[in-house]
Amino acid sequence: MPAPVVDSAYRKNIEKLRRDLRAFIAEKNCAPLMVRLGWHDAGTYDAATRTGGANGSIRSEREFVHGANNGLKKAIDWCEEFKAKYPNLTYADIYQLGGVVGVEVTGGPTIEFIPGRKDSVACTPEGRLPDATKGHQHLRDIFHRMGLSDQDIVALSGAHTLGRAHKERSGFDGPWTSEPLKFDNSYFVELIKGGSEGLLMLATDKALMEDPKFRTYVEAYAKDEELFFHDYAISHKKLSELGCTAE
Ligand code: HEM
Ligand code: ASC
Repeated sequence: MPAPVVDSAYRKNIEKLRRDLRAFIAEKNCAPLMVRLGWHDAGTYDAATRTGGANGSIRSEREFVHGANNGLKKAIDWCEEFKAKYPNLTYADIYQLGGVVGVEVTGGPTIEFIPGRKDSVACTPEGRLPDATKGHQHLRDIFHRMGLSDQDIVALSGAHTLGRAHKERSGFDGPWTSEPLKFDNSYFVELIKGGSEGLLMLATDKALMEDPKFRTYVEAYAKDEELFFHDYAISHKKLSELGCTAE
């Protein structure tokens, strides 16, 4: 599909959608699911073959049925309403703006959003998103494949300050922090504490404590929320643009 023409009408609808998303997310308390949707659309990127990325392809059934995407159909369906209201906007932009607004309205940093993502229905092979039962080498394999760095891995993992795992979706259960609708640095504070009663820690979360390089970032973000917000905004922008830079 061709790149959308980002003219003043396009930008105007982006700003309208931004306001609609703020209201919708506040009303539904669905910031975590919207953030996860943007991440799972983008996180299929493979820098070597320039396939996958933030291209709206998660809306196609072949892709949303991948095990890693369990539970996201609900958010994909919500976004159909926005697509119907603003048909000139691409799905890819709608999903990424949903993630950006989800972080913002829960108290997180402002993430720069540049519209103009192309849509695709090309489905990537299953297995490009991380497996929560694995360790630091797997995290590096997956995120470096996207072209993201060790620092991006740790900063972006901080998105688990939001939301929870659901038994019927991933098999895991529970939130990572005691206030799962608040975006703050508590995910890192919990990692340093070594966990609390009732809170979840996946193998991939623990891996951030076990690997010395990852751990340096965890310690810094647990101590300094402003630093986390600053770095998170940069990493999330990169994530939201995977596969979307001009050729
Ligand atoms: C939820 C794994 C990275 C955002 C989840 C769940 C798993 C998971 C298993 C639970 C899904 C469910 O049962 O509902 C992982 C692994 C990662 C990773 C292994 C590797 C580092 C990320 C990143 C982001 C993110 C990079 C965003 C930038 C979220 C959010 C939720 C979530 C917001 C909560 C969804 C909800 O409450 O419905 N993740 N994730 N995750 N993930 Fe991740
Ligand atoms: C989420 C999530 C859901 C919805 C629901 C509100 O973040 O995981 O299932 O929002 O809580 O409709």
